[in-house]
Amino acid sequence: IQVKPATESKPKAEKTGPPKYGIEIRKQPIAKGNGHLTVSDSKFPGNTPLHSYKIFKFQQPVAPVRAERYSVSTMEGALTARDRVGVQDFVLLEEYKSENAFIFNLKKRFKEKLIYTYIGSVLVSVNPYQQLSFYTQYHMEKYQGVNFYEMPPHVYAIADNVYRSMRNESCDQCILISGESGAGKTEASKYILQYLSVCSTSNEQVGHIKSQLLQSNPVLEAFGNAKTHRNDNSSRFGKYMDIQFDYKGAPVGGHILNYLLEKSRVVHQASGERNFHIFYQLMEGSDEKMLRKLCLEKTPDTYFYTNQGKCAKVRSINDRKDFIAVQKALKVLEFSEQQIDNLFEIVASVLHLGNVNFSANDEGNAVVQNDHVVQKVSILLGCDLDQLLQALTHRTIEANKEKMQSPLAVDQAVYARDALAKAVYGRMFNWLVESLNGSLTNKDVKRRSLIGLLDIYGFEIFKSNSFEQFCINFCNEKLQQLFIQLTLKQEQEEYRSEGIEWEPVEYFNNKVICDLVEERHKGIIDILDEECLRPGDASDKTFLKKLEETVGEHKHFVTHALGDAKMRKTIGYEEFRLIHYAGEVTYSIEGFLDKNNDLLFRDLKETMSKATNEIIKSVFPTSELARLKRPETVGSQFRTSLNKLMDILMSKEPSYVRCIKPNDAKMSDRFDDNLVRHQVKYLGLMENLRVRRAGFAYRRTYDVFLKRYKSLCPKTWPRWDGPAKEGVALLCKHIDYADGDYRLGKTKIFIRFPKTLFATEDAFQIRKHELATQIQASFRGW
Ligand code: AOV
Ligand code: MG
Repeated sequence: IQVKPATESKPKAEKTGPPKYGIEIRKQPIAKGNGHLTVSDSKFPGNTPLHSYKIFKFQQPVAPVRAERYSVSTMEGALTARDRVGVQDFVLLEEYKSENAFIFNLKKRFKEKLIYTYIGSVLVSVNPYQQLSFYTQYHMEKYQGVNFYEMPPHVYAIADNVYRSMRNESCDQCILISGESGAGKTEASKYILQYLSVCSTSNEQVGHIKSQLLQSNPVLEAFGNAKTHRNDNSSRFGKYMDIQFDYKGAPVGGHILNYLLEKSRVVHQASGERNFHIFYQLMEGSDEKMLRKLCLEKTPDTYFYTNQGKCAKVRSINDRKDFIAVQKALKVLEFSEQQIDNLFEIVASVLHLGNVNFSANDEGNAVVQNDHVVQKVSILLGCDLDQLLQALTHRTIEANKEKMQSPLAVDQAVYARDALAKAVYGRMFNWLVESLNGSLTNKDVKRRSLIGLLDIYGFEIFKSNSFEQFCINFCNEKLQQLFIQLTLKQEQEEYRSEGIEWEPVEYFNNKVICDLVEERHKGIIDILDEECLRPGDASDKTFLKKLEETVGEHKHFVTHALGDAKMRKTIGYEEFRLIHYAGEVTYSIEGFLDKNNDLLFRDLKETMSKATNEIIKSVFPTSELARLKRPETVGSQFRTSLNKLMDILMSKEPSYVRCIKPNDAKMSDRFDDNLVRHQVKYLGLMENLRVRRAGFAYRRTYDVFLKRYKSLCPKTWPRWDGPAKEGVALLCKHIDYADGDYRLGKTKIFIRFPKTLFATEDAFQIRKHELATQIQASFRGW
């Protein structure tokens, strides 16, 4: 940081009788006149002076006061400038129980582009919707190995802290990123991954793994993200990534677990939404030769699976550029030419499949109208054309040990076609993740510990919500549950280990909603499964009826039949509403049974299993055809995988990033108080803060506290050689802390009120100035 000293003339303010002690700093437009101090960050290219401050009271030119310390981007700066930029840790809020104060603090900081704020060790992040300047290499270096609280809050600080803990304590870590759709989870996870890659040690082999880890992102995003109403790059699958490190702290491998891809998007998109990015990328980014090979047109309007949303072009997305990145990434990840070809052949074949039309023949049975389109599919996947045509319009049924071909009606054929498209795409996605894992697997180094990174789809409410939103929102309930369990536990443990008394805090526990969804035999998932397995007249409607009978009494469940008069108006006959921790969501029951069953007719599976496209062949194994057992339903599978995930996360030391969306318009300068208030409520941030503040606002290890404030006590200044705890005890006595205002734990000092800390900080600033003046005076004498 470069400091330009003010001119030699006296600051004007002095004439008006400034206070004798204390420093008053006011932000000014960038300085031109006297008495100003400009602070600029010379290492960050293109950065003009950050701010200019007018400093009152100084007799001397300001340079000797180590003016760089006043940059708002340091801890001290933030403490000094707290009126303007708010507090950088919510525990320092005077009115910590007031939601208004909380939101006001977030807003103040958001306006200053300070999007990060702590609640103790939890990072709250507000999506800035603009590229900010503090994600450079320079900033990454600045955060390496520094004390967590000595630098302004940053996602790099979280990443660094996690990395150091992993190294120093050899303890597996995980970072849980949560928040609603569009709040900034995926971006945060990318910054963390990048940071971990930069901060860790390197050699050639490690460098390769690092780039593979980083390159897995563009690939997975292309195939698993899409534009929704909430987010132009919305994750439509859940992702948990393990990064494995060796004993030197170098990344040596990784592993990805993926959760429930929203496959229905392959065949249907709401107006204003898109299919997965890769479809558009392939059309936009392929050259003529490739388009010809894939029999593709360049125009997404041509294809039913990409034209429903009517928004193929999105301003914030550059499909062509992204496609180049994907192709490059696939190479880095060691996919062979053949595999890459196969992959794009599948994507193209899905597009063609969507354009297969059916009409009814005289008997009312479906016949394919455009055989030449099916032919393209058969060529791309390498399967038999006649067999595919037959499988799209017929079903083999077995009666009395005899096989019969039963023709499908047109709507059944459309259903079969869509089911095939979803299965092909979904299985290809799983294959992709598995292949990535193949590349990321650490082959010969013994790993020592790992850092897990969880980035899932956020809580979402659309105009129309279906089974997919039900699963996504359930997943968010589970994560919230984990957050509650772990933060409370962590906090209690810290108090216990430090020997400080614990004061219980009231909070909303969402376990009751998790149970409503997942409890065995009584929860919604099992009721749905029951209907899916019940032969006869089972339908979405009978499922709703069963729900009413079984969970009708539950206070987080409402339907038209069960609501009060006012509610009835807002819930349809074929809907149910869940009162989630994050808000009320009304789900349309249409398609619940089908989506949960996720069946694909055997004939289509068989056709696929004979394909020559290697990927298709491997994801439709013939062994599946021999299996008689019904596959597990989607809901049950999801429940099982989420519970496994919870176990994984529970076994690690967690850190949290809580993301907040400032407005619904994706705008950089809008902070919608009500929208933020809602998120602050449901993320349980106030409770989190109350827990953290239960008793004590501030805690620091003795070393850190003493290092900063030792100049306030003659016994600890300029040096203290004894144990840090004793030094702090002396210091506290000397600066007159009242007995009730602080506690000395085993390794840390706990301060009850922010005002105590602020008073200490202010005293420190004065002291610092005095010391600087003394030094200057001695120089003059010299
Ligand atoms: P999400 O992951 O939380 O939503 P993203 O991380 O995809 O949300 O963020 C949405 C968009 O907000 C990004 O595409 C960026 O344009 C912008 N954004 C987010 N964080 C930042 C940041 N730190 N700096 C600049 N821009 C940012 V979802 O996957 O829909 O739940 O399911
Ligand atoms: Mg995301």
